Amino acid sequence: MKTLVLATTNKNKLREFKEILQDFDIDIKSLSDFGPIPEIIEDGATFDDNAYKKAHQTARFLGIPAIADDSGLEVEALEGAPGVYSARYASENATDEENCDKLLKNMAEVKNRKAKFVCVISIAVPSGPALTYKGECPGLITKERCGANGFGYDPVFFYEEFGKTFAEASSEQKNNVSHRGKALKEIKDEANKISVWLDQKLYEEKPEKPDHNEFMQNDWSE
Ligand code: ITT
Repeated sequence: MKTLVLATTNKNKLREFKEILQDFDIDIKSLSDFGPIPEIIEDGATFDDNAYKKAHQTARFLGIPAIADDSGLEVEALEGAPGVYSARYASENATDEENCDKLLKNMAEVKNRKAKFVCVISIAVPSGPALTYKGECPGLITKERCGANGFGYDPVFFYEEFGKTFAEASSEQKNNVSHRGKALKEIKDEANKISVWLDQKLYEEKPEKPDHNEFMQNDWSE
């Protein structure tokens, strides 16, 4: 069985990955199974850029294939904001509540409440090649926070088919329709192809030991 390390510091993402990939025949390890890795600066302009950066730099540092998710909320009336800044919309170390409250404030007078969650997942090997998977989920921004499940913007994301927010839905309901659920379903459907691709890429690349000094100097340049 192949092993992939999931490059995320977000415990809720880790939980959703584990729930959705329960019967996946690739072994997903978390970062806590390894020692600490240097912080990865998410300065990409797109979800694709950041997902690849997280997966590739983790794979390079640990010397094994990695999988990473970059995701966020795009609000139509705010021209796609908070987008790639979703995790730090209210401030650099903002809490989920602070981000939701800033969004509700910015949307207070806005009629068009349409939004979508976007998730890009990258699977990368240490030498650089990667596979990319995407999922989107449309919804509406509420007027106030509702519900206590989930994380991030779930309390302000109204999913019309459920008639409630993601934070009022069960994790099973959310995972069935969510951006992350859709991207991970594609990955599950392609498990055999991914396994063959990983064999091929790992065979092609020279097995060299990762140079940790390079990372200690904070040189993450590609
Ligand atoms: P990692 O980079 O370590 O994976 P992170 O939380 O910083 O963790 P992102 O940079 O991808 O992850 O930011 C994602 C943010 O988008 C997240 O913090 C939430 O605010 C929001 N978000 C993403 N998926 C979500 C979901 O399923 N439900 C609610 N909010 C979500």
